Amino acid sequence: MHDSDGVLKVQHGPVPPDLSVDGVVVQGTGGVWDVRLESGAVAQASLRGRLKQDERTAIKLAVGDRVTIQWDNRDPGAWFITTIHERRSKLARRAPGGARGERVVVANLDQVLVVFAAANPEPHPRMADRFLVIAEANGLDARIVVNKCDLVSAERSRALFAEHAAAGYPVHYTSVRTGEGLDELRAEVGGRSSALSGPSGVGKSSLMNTLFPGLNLRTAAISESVNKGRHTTVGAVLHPLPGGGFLADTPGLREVGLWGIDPADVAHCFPEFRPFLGECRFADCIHTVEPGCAIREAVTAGTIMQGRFDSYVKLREELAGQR
Ligand SMILES: Nc1nc2c(ncn2[C@@H]2O[C@H](COP(=O)(O)OP(=O)(O)O)[C@@H](O)[C@H]2O)c(=O)[nH]1
Ligand SMILES: [Mg+2]
Ligand SMILES: [Zn+2]
Repeated sequence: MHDSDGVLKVQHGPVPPDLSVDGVVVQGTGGVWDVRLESGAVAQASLRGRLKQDERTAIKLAVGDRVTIQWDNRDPGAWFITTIHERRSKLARRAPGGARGERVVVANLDQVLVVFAAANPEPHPRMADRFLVIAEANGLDARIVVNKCDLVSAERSRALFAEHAAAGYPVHYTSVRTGEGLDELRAEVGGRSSALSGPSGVGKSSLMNTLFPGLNLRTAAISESVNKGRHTTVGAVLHPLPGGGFLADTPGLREVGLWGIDPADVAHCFPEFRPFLGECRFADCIHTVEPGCAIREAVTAGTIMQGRFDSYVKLREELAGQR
């Protein structure tokens, strides 16, 4: 029933007419979705009419969704997605106009990995804040990976994201070259579903290929020659990990964007602000110029880091300007 790629070749074998199996959507474009079954086989399935109608209103299928598919024996036979199971989480791109324009990029994620390089390209801690706010707004855990630590001193690499470590985010220091930090990172990624994000060239693909040999993500060296003149992948692709879990590759959080986040919610997306929220003199304090602001007092006291506070002000203003 399976060819060498693990694709389910049901046409060539007898399939019970009511065969129904569960799987995970790993890829999809133009109405046909790749559904990975527990066996590792992949079936190509499309949505049943009823679900298609739902799609226009509330439910939108996304990679990461757990589904039930059913084989329809009518000649020539095809797989149909009959049930979309409840999601435990989602990474969604909200559009202007609210929930109706929402597009789920990946469903059922456990965490977001925000990857930067210690050097080449230079890291941007303030860009990390933007990604972290998106993760928080989606209710997802996040961890930071500082790769290419072989290129700078240990002091330098630790200083780069010290503000994020102080804010409570796990920060991993890794090098594909030396192997530093890889076992610890593998332990946090294996068996879970993670979205990989960060600028290009920081070593995301190299890291994942090294952590999970056989994953075969394209690295810079290969994709430059292979990808020339081709369309880049549309939508996220889920890569199953040995031992369970998935890695979602592209589009990054940049594409998800900040759209639709209420400016009043931004402060809650900075976890280290939360103990102070509600402590300001004015209930509607936006923590910029108001007297008696507990957040700014915490910045002065060094409990909240200045750079993180600067990001808060900038991102809140950006969102307020979009309204
Ligand atoms: N020095 C050093 N170079 C690395 C490391 N990881 C990846 N690279 C190199 O960085 C470049 C970009 O890597 P790639 O995995 O394609 O980055 P991606 O765009 O984030 O997926 C490649 O030339 C890699 O060989 C590392 O830990 N140290
Ligand atoms: Mg890559
Ligand atoms: Zn305040």
